[in-house]
Amino acid sequence: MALLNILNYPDKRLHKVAKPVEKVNDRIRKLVADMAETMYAAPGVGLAATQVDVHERVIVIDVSDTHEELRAFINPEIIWSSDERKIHEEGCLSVPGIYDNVERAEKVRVRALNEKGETYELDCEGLLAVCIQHEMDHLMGKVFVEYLSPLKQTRIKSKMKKLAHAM
Ligand code: GNR
Ligand code: NI
Repeated sequence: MALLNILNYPDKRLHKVAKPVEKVNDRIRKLVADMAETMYAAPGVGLAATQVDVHERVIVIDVSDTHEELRAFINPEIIWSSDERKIHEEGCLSVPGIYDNVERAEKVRVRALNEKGETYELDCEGLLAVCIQHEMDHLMGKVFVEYLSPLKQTRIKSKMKKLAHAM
């Protein structure tokens, strides 16, 4: 296993659109394992391959307190979203120290492949529903701050650039 480097906003590679995985093979299983290790070390509850500069449709999520509910979502699709929306405070490992409210569907049903290449479906609500929508945005090249006002986005960019220079 290996820890992967997480890209920081505003890095233009965070805006690349991920391609579908053609075959779930050992390379993808190693990516899933390395992404899980990186997510737990951060620590975070989810990670999209885009954030580690791999532009393929792979996500890992574990919203449990005990690290017992690791799930891989390969080629995920949202096949149903509730009309009910909910506002939740979000953060992102690619935008450290920034937390703000985002409105999303309260519940979603996701279809994806697991590490064995088997199709499964999962009904998501609560933090899991927030997280899967946040991660699927990453695969489309979208970071949660893009839902915020232009003024906030400008401030966040300037704060992140200052932080990067201080390193
Ligand atoms: O660790 C994370 N926590 C979180 C909290 C609220 C909403 C979304 C998230 S995802 C984030 C990890 C991350 O940046 N994934 O892309
Ligand atoms: Ni994120």
